[in-house]
Amino acid sequence: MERKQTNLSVSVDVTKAKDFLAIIDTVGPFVCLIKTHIDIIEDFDSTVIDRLQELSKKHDFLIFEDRKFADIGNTVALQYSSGVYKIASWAHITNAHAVPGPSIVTGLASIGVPLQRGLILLAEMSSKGALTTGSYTEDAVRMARARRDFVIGFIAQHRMETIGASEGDDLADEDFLVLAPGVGLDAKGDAMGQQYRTPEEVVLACGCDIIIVGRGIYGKSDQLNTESVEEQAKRYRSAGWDAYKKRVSL
Ligand code: 6AU
Repeated sequence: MERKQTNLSVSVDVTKAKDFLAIIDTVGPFVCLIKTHIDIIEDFDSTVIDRLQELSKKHDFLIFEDRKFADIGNTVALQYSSGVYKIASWAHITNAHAVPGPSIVTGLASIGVPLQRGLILLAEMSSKGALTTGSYTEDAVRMARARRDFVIGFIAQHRMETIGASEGDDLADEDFLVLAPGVGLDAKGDAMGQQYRTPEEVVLACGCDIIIVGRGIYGKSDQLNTESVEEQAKRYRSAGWDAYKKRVSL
C-alpha cells in the first residue's frame, strides 16, 4: 500500500478469461490487491493462473481469491489445496466465514501456513439484512486473535480493534487489516441487496483500510471499455488514498 500509494483492491467479477486479464492489466498499476472469484470464469484453464501471476509481478499487487470457505476443517483444507483451482498454490490471500467455528481456521492453516499465505475472516457483510452482527462479529474477531500466525484481517464495514476484546487483553500490537466491500461513488446499491458507501465513509469515518471495488470500476456492460476502466481505477484510487491519508494524519 505504501509503496504504490494505494488502498484500492479491484474485484474482477467477470466471466471471460480475456476480460478478466484485460481488466487486471489495466487496473494493475493502481491497486495493492486484485480480488478474484476464479470459479466464475467460463473458459478457465491453468494458463489463466500463469498470466495472473505474471501480472501480479509486473504491477506489484497481491492476489486475493474471494473463496469464502464455510465448511469443516478437513473439507476446507481439500478445497483450498486441491480440485481444479488449487487456490493455495497461487492466491496470497483467501477468506473464510466464521460460521463453522475455529476449526475452519485450523483446516485452512494446515495448508496456508507452510506456504506463507494469509487468511481474512468475514466479520461483517455488506449486503442488506446480513446476519453477521453483534456476538457473531465479536466471535469472528476472537477467532482471528487466536490465530495471528495466519489470520491477517477482516472483511468488515468498520474498524474491529476493540470488538470482542475482554478486559486484560493486550491489543497494543494488534494490527489487523480491515477490507471493506460495498464501496461505490455513484450508486447506493444494486437490485440484489448490495449496499454501497463512499471511500470517505468507509475509510475515514469507519476506519477501514482497504476499499474493494468491483462494478464501480468496470460497470455492467458486456463491452469492456479499458479507457473507462483505467479512468475509474484512478478515480477510486485517489478517493480511497485521500481518505486514508486524512485518517492516518488525524
Ligand atoms: O463492488 P461490487 O458490488 O461489484 O463487488 C463487491 C465484491 C463482490 C462480493 O463477492 C464481495 O465484494 N463482497 C465480500 C467479500 C469481498 O468477501 C463480502 C461482502 O460482505 N460483500 C461483498 O460484496 O465480489
